[in-house]
This record gives sequence, C-alpha cells and structure tokens, in this order.
Amino acid sequence: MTTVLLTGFEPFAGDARNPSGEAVAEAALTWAGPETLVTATLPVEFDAAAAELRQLIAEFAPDVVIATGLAGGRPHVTPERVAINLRDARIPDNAGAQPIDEPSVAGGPAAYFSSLPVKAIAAAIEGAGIPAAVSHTAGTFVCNHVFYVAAHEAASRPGMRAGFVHVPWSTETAPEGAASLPAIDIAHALQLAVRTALDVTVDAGASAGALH
Ligand code: PCA
Repeated sequence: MTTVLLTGFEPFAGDARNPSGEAVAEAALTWAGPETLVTATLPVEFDAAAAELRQLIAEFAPDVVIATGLAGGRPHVTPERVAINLRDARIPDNAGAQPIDEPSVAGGPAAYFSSLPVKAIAAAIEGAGIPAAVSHTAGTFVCNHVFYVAAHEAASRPGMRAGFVHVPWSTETAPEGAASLPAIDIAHALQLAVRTALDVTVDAGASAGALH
C-alpha cells in the first residue's frame, strides 16, 4: 500500500488562521485515492513540529512526504527546491523559541534538494489554471526546518521521498491587500502536488531557474 503524508501548519505570528492547515484538511476530505493519504497539522514550533513529523514518519512509513506552509505575500503556490540546515528565526515560534544561526540537524549536510519533481508539480498546478512556480528558498523559519528534517529522514529511508510546498494566503484568510488564491484552489493544488509526486519520478527537463 502506498502512503502519502501531507502536513500543514497551525496559525502563527499572531494570525488567526493558516491556509496551509486548512487546505490540507480540505484536500484530505476530497482525496479519491487509491493511495492512502495521511494528514496532520503541525504546531509552528521548531522542536515540536520536528518531533511530530518524525513520529508520523515512524508510524506510517510514508512513501512520499509533502509538508506545506504559508508564505504570506507570495502570489503563487511554490514547490520548494532546497532545504537548508539553518534555523534563523526573525520572530519567535509559537513556543517562544527564537533560534539564531543554529543548524536544523547538527552535523547534517548544508542542504538537501527536494526529492519530489518540483518542476512537474508546478506545471501540473499551472495546468489547472492555478498560479505556481518553483521556489529556491523556503526561508529559515519553521517551514524550512520541517522541510530539512523531512529530507534528512528521507535520506536514511530507501524509497521515501520528501518535499515542501509553500502556499499563498487564501482569499478567505488574507489580510487586506495581500496576494491570495481561493482556498479551494489551494486545496486542489495540494492534491495535484500529491498526484504528481506519486506519478512522476523524473522531473521535467525545462528550466525553472531564476536570475536572482
Ligand atoms: N509558514 C512559516 C511557518 C509556518 C507556516 O505556515 C514558514 O514559512 O516558515
């Protein structure tokens, strides 16, 4: 049985809602399979989020892990290409922790590339009429940390692949004037990310590079 672990996050930074957790819940409601989809909403706490992710991976032994979070201000759904071994928090997490220039995993490699087909995922989402683009930085906060930990786990588990997708604000949750997409489109985009991650093992050949 093939299993996918799809996670979102709780609200943070004083916000009332987080569209990533909401989109993951919505995607789970309408997931038609045939693979098993396991979903969770992680706390926006460096240590607790990583611990919960590791526990979910140990419990369900997923073939694919896709963690998701909010990138407020981005207009696109953005599959992330690289996780870096760095926790540098500009704001405290929801537990009050504010690590500065600490590694995600002491002794781990400087970075991991996503083992998901990020270009094919962006293309599949775009193909459904939902704005998407490959991103080359997941930041240095809890999202990057969870992405790095997922990639680190995948590196020691043959057959397991892991990646991260940042989502914009949903129209339903966006602060005044912020870029957003309808919540239903974000949920659909995450389903397409899961489907593409399962179906595509060799990423698209076209460039998704950036000049800056
Ligand atoms: N976004 C934050 C953390 C939780 C979330 O949804 C981030 O990008 O690190």
